[in-house]
Amino acid sequence: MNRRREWWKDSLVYQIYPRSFQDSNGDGIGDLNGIRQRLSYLKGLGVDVIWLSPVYKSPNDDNGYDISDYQAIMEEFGTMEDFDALLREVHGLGMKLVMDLVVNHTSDEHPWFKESRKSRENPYRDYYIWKEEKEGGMPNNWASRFRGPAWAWDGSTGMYYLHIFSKKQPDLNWENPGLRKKIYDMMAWWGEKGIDGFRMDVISMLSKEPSYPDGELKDGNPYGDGQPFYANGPRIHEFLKEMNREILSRFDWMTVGEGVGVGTKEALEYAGFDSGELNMMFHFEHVELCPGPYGKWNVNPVDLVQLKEVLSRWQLELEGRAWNSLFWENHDYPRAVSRFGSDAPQYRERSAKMLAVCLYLMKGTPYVYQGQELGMTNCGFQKLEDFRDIEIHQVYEEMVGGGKVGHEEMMGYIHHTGRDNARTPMQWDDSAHGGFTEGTPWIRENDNYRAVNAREQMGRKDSVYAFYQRLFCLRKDSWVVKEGTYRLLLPEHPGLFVYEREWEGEKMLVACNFTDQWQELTVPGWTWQEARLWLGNYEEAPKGTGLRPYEGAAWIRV
Ligand code: TEU
Ligand code: CA
Repeated sequence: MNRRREWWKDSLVYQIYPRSFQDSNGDGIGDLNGIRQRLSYLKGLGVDVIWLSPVYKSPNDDNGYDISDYQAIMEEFGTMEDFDALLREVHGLGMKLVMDLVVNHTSDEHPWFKESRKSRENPYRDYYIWKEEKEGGMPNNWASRFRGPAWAWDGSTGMYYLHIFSKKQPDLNWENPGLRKKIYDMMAWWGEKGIDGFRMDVISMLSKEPSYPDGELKDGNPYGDGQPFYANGPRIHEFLKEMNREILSRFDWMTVGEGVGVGTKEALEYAGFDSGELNMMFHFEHVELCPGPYGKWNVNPVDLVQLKEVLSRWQLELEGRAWNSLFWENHDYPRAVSRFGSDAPQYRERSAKMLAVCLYLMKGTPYVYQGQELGMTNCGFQKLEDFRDIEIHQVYEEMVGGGKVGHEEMMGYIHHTGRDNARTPMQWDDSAHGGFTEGTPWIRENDNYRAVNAREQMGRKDSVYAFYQRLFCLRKDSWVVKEGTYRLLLPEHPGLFVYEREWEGEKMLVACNFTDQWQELTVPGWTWQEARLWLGNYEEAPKGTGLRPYEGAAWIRV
């Protein structure tokens, strides 16, 4: 039975980090009405779906990923009426809106937690994870993902509560069916408002190993790695199948889970075509390659052979069984052109386009993060106080404050992988603060906004923006891209990423040069005379014998 093709398979999804997208009232903070001003820009890019990072009421300890009211809008972002207008206008332009569901934890300012911490007998007590002290200390040695311990002592009731993220983000207790029901009711409330689905924050973390065992000490962290015990836990698929039965199956939604600790095997359980759970998962194997002795805090270059192995494995192991999500960037990772390409002025645009050719001609739903379509780069702030991310400040405190590394070394790590690289204001034009705000931005803009901005690029046919428009326009009508099989070629080549797609006799060759040197390219079975250039990132067509610096191109042949 040829079931109707799901709309989210062919959709270009654009992630907005509202705090940094567009300010409309001069307070230096992006807001909903600012997004409304930019909807035609998104429509012009070819966006089908907007994924909106959290806009719910929040004290902003983790920029909205700490929610104090799931059914109210953060005051700095506007009102529920502004949200309703945004949703109406998004739909009016034929686009869809997907919200960010953050239900592994709430803010400690959520009424549920305020109640829960009042007494051990409070009806909301077991909405959260409370444990007695153990041998005079914390219940186990788990580290917070922002460094430091994952347990906080609450003197009023003499117990610890779990917070895998910040101390102001207590983990919810998903073992509690009453809590789960409250979450599903909240999701239904948003469904009735007409949203089109959810990106689900750390959804793989909802079920914890009941024995809460200690984790391995690693990455130079004085606390243990609890991830094997809080990711992909024993009841996670039971919970998500229940969520699907109770709520997801009632709406024509797109659902994509943030898969901390998720590999291809787990992804097939979460998002297999017949899993009865979610539509897609985000994995992080490609953006967390080449860790150092301090985990993600390093300055290691990417090993292309490893990158090719990871992305190819996801293509091959999900083929015919689940649907890939294709992303280079989001609000938690450094800018792709700085990490995987080259942000040197002479190569920035070229390599940004090459990265788009490399990833988005694979099979799966393409995700673009705000500013990626302009080739925005890492921010390189020289002063620690210019950073805003709680994770950056907590890791700096532990590593430098704790005497593990010096200031310069840590600043190098922060420049390389800090989350604020992706959170500087969207660069709209060359006016003050890149046109993001007429006030003082909550975080400094990237100094290169005068050269790298949307207005300059929208008027130029060889800009990154124009290239993204063209790529996604071509992609929409290409079944060899949308449904074709995938085969990696030249797996051991250290500088070229070359793969072949095939669909009903049509073949596409995708070849990308990740270096600033000419690379000979000979591919068995492909002769250039028979092939037609489908897309390329140089003005002149590629010479058939090799690729120029950061060249990305695709040919087809029937
Ligand atoms: O991120 C989950 C997450 O694990 C990554 O943020 C990563 O662990 C972190 O960067 C530490 O290295 C999600 C959201 O995307 C992130 O913005 C939130 O901070 C986090 O969950 C808590 O909600
Ligand atoms: Ca504002």
